[in-house]
Amino acid sequence: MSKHTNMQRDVLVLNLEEQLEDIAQEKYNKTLKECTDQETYYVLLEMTSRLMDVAEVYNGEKKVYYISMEFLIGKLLSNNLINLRVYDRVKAILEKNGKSLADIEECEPEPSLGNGGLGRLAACFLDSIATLGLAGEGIGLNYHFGLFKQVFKDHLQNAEKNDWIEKQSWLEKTDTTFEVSFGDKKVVSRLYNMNIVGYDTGVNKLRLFDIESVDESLVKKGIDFDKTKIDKNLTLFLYPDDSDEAGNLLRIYQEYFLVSNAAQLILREQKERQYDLHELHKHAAIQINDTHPTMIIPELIRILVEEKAFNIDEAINVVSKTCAYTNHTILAEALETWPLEYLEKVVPQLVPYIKELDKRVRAKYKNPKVQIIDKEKKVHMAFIDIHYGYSINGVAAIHTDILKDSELNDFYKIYPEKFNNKTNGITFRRWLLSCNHPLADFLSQTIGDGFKKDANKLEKLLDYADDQAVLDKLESIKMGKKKELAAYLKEHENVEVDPDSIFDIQVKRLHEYKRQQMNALYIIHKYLEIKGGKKPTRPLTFIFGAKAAPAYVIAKDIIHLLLVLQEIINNDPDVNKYMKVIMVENYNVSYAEKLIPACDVSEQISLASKEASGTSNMKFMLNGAITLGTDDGANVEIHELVGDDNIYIFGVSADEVIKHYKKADYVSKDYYKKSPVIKEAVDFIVSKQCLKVGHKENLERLYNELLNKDWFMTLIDLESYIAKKDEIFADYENRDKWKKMMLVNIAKAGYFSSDRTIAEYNRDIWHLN
Ligand code: CBF
Repeated sequence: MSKHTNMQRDVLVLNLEEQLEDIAQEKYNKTLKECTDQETYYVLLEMTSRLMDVAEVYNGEKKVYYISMEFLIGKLLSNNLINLRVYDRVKAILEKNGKSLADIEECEPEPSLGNGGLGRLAACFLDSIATLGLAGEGIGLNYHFGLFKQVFKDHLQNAEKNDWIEKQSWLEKTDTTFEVSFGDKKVVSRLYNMNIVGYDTGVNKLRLFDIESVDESLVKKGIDFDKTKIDKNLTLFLYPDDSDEAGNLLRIYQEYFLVSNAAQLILREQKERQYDLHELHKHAAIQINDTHPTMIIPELIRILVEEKAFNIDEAINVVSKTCAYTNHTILAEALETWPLEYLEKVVPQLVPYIKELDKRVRAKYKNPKVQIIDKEKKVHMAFIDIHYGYSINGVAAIHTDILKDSELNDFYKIYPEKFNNKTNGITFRRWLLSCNHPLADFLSQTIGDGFKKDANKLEKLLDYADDQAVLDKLESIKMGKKKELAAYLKEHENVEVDPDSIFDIQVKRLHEYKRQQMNALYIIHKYLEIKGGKKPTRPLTFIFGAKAAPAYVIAKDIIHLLLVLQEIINNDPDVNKYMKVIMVENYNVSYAEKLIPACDVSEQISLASKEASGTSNMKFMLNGAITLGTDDGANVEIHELVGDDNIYIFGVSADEVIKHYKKADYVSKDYYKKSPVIKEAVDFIVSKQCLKVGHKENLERLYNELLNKDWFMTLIDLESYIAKKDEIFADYENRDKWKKMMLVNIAKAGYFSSDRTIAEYNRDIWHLN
């Protein structure tokens, strides 16, 4: 940090209280004490922004540009205060003025700029890039209504617009505008910046592009709007419905808008710093987050050739040395393929370059499976990344192995040196320091502060594995968080839960491969057991949080089933003393921050091979929950770290699953017919009891799907899931064993800090100073 900014910061920090009073006067002509919570939030926003404005801005010789369709950043106030190291002081000043920081945090709207793990990962990465003092920027879009807001009506998910942008916010409007040309129209973009402050370090930027001509009034009801009015709708929603051609075209418009702006921004910076574009790779690393930003490759090549007098070989060469690609899933939906004809409509200027890239591949490799443009004239975006990027990484060890050995094996044979693994991580600033103050404070008292900068230091906690006082304290912190959550659920979901019950939580996007439906079948099984007179030793609370993509019919049916079960079970006087089900509405980062610290059992039950990594598994572990999971994604690494005694693993292995897919020999009905337990649970979905509460159409469709398709093999694992879940619930009663498991999980979570992940990206891929 320069002397100048250092001093400015010190002055601000020293006079924090005066500053806050001054801002309150300037803005509202009130003392801080007189301000409402909402006004106090805006006062803090201003104060924090001033502190960030005087923090060091990283500007190394080489910068990483992390381009992503999503940045699920969550609320920023607390996190920024923590990273600026003023959280405790601000909290104390507020308390002196009769205010609670927790109440004020509730006034902040959560930015709606992401969907799931991939977007949340991008946010953690920005935090870690800044914390490690690396020059790096995120580049994304500023969606006005973001991902939809989920509202439950009649036991169904309804989607509404998420109107999150306020006049005063963390977004800073800049003077930067670019022109973006599509085949049939031009739009003008506007850049907004958000400061990303590292923990006790400097500031980087998240660059969010918008269009000036956006028209919010286009959205009349729910999330429907005219998909053809590109100049008005381009930045309204993240992942607008793509079940028709107009929706597909809109996604391509959005993706090109993102990369065109990114390319212009990057090249402008190179020019400002007088770098030679032939050495672009020495000054820029471009990380392509999933395939959405893939067009950055042909776009940069096009600009270099058409505007910077490069010949095509030179352009391809330098761009290929600059761009790296991260794969986040083996599901087909993330390996986008666009019909060439769509690209011709939206971005005809790129098509000759994509054809040229394809031609070069064809000249070298005869294998049809590695061609960019296939026989049906579809463009495989990931293949552009692999052929013309310098690094391809998976996001957990098992995922990268699956990419190498099966999904992308044809490419691995060509480019073994490009493939590498970067196991995901999470920022401990948000997922421990900010969301679980009692635990963070207790850890500091017990093992010192070191873990805040070096997460591996958490291992010191292992020294206390037999210290009864430490174990009891961990238990009482958990109980405190469960009580807080119970109060919140009462207020927001109108459900009463017993903090003494076991909190079993599954929160993540709704997808068949994540198998929320398997959890629902367990709940049915337990319900019927209790009805039959077999009571659990301790009450059980099953909590879900998940949004289903609006066009994903079966996912919405699963939500319907969960809401129907919630209604039946919570209102059944024979049962509701022993179990409760809660599907929280509009699950988001803020909700996760309340749920995760209160969890006992972390559900990570994807079909082995399908969850690339998962990151909630890491957040739960860090907060002392015990994983009940399959050997999938990062669960495998958690398993290795904590050992067999501190995790509950069940189900078929990834290898077996892959074999079943190859042979196409999985028949769900066979499992249904063979097992009375499975049959009873599945049949309950269409029982009179469910049909009385729910909708025939949704429940029957789900029932038929499970019996006749079950593409993600719910029934193959159901019996072993039931057995393992009963075992983990029984072990909960052995409190000494449980507390020790909590301790070991917390102590071993250090590996999953995103600081470690980013250090590895930098060491192996970006090579920044
Ligand atoms: O790598 C981050 C996460 O990305 C996903 O959410 C994705 O959107 N593809 C995966 O499903 C997660 O497994 C992964 O942790």
